[in-house]
Amino acid sequence: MLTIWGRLSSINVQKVVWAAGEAGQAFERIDVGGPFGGLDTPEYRAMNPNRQIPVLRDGELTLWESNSILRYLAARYAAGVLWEEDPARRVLADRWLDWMLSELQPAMAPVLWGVVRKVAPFTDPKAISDAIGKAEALMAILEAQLADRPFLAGERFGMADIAVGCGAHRWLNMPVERIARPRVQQWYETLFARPAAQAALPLPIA
Ligand SMILES: N[C@@H](CCC(=O)N[C@@H](CS)C(=O)NCC(=O)O)C(=O)O
Repeated sequence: MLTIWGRLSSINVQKVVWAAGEAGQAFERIDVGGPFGGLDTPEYRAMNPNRQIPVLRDGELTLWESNSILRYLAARYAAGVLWEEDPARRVLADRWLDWMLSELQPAMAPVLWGVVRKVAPFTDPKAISDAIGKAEALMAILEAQLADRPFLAGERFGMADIAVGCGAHRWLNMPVERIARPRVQQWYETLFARPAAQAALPLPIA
């Protein structure tokens, strides 16, 4: 059985929990991080020197970095389903994992901290509206991508939808005014209907 360390309010933990569910893997999840603490112990630091969540243990393997864990679970337990065997097809999904980590997550984080977690200096109205503007520009890219395909990388649900779907869940459920994006909305609703998504994506956003 897999072990996942990390509180479920973390978007990076959500990716891993969702992927494990889609891959049909049983797991135990241990609440650490945020109000649960537990990241500063020598034992935890030995698992992840970054003292961050998530961490995955699978037998002898201990792994950190959410997207690497997602790729591992897809390749190890869902080859041909979440993990495309053809590199030229796989990279069409893989790039969205990098986009999520390097573009969408940094754009959305200040909105979460300002609007939901209400931590200064993110609560500054100008900072919030600037951050919303940056996130909206990225949502426009998603809306365009979904113009001629049901899922981010094409006809089939895959790991790109898990990674970016966690971002959509956060964005669409934060109490902010958003530009209506019907394709993103419909795609998100399709994703959120999946049992593994519901088990991974708590509401309200915290
Ligand atoms: N690049 C890392 C980032 C991990 C990260 O930033 N984790 C945050 C939660 S999303 C964390 O550990 N925060 C400290 C805490 O929760 O106490 C990954 O994708 O796994």
